[in-house]
Amino acid sequence: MTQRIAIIGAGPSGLAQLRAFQSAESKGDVIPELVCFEKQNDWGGQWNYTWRTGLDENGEPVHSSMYRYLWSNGPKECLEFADYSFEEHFGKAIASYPPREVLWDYIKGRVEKAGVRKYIRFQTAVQNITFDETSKQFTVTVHDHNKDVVYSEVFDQVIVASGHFSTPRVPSFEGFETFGGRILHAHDFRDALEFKDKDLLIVGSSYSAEDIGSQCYKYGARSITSCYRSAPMGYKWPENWEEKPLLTKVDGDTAYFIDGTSKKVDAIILCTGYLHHFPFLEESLRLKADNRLWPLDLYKGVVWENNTQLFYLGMQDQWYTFNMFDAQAWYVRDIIMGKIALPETKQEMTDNSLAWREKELTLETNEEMFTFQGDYILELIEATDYPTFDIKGVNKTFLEWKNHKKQDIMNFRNYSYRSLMTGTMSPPHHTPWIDALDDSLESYLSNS
Ligand code: FAD
Ligand code: NA7
Repeated sequence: MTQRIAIIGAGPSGLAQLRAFQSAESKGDVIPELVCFEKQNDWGGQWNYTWRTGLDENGEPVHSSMYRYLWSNGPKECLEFADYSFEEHFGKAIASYPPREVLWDYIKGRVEKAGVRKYIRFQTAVQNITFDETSKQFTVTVHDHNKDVVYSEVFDQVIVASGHFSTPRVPSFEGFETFGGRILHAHDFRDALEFKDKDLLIVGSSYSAEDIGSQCYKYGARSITSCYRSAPMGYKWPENWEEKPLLTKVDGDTAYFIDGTSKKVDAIILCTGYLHHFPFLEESLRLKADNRLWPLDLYKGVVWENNTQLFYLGMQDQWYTFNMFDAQAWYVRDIIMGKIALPETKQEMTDNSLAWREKELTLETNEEMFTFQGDYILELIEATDYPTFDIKGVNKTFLEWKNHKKQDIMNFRNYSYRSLMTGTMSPPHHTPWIDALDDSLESYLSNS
């Protein structure tokens, strides 16, 4: 019987998995049968923009949380694929903070070249996955929305690559029921122009708060008030942006904060993060995790310790993204193909994970955190034939990026960095980010 692998999701992680297997096949290996289920009608995961919010055309929850005018929030040099450079894709060096469409194009370029689209069943949402202890196989039940048919198939291994920035964490605050303006979660934010000339309140102090606030500033919000639960973002904000401690309640159109201050606001965006949510997995298979660098129960960050026929990709909080998913996918491929042996007992795997977790708990600075993730990636790529790359150089780039943000949060995207894959220095972008209102691929790649 042919070994059958189910991959859930054709975002960057699922695509990394398909590319990993295709790479082995191109070197002469016989690979298992691959089926990738993707509920959207195209690949790219979060990077496949949709105007929709709520439910999609098939009644499935809309996956992507990305919005118009989104530009990479870190230098592209930190996420570059080691086997497919930006220069190879675009035929020239490009600037360091591409908008979403440019990154989507790059992601697609590698998998088009690899010819792996044939493995993907689009518009097919995974509904249920169970494991049979007797046959040692999974039954995967899906809804094929092309034909409106629900069917099940049996697989030997399952790789969950469904992402974890899609199901919003939505707290409520006193007075929300009667607030006069719009309240939404970052997952449903699409267009900053909606908030032009408005007084905006943002709850949260992480990436979404920073970037959605910056976008709304750029596209003409009258004022931005952001509030934090644990710690302020602490950047030097423009004059009309104020950071406050946490919201306590709203009354009419006035928001009250725990320091006793208040502010009249027109709209509230909850940038309060996402849930790891796997409604399609039976209880014994379901990862339970927060957005952190070392979720437990995953040996090497990918193998489900309770059932080593199940794998998860990309479930960590992400400094590194695309090349981390690659490192994980190559590693999972080699376990499945018998090139990497797992420890003999679950205890050994758990002990290994716990050692990483203990280290994670000691991390305090940003530098310690991305170095931790870089060390993890290096450990994975040293075990496979994924092209090794200059992780120390990437860490250095992360540090420069953080420093640029500290200097001027509205200016950091105007810097350029050197590719750690090709050694080429990126050119500056033709227009400062704050003035670049057109985020199209054509505009970004043009010379003026
Ligand atoms: P996703 O990209 O989430 O892909 C998961 C795929 O699984 C989707 O295609 C989805 O449709 C599919 N799926 C889910 N459930 C099912 C199901 N039941 N059945 C079938 N298919 C299913 N990263 C960066 O490197 N730089 C950035 O600038 C950046 N900005 C971001 C901005 C936002 C607003 C968000 C939310 C994330 C951002 N990220 C950024 C992180 C981003 O999550 C990763 O870059 C990347 O998309 C993660 O890839 P993934 O494949 O693991 O998950
Ligand atoms: P994150 O990075 O998980 O951050 C979530 C933020 O929401 C963080 O500041 C939390 O504060 C805050 N939070 C969560 N719950 C609450 C409540 N109940 N009240 C107030 N504040 C709360 O999610 P993001 O959406 O910013 O980023 C996710 C990805 O999207 C990221 O990787 C980017 O690439 C884009 P805390 O610090 O925990 O007190």
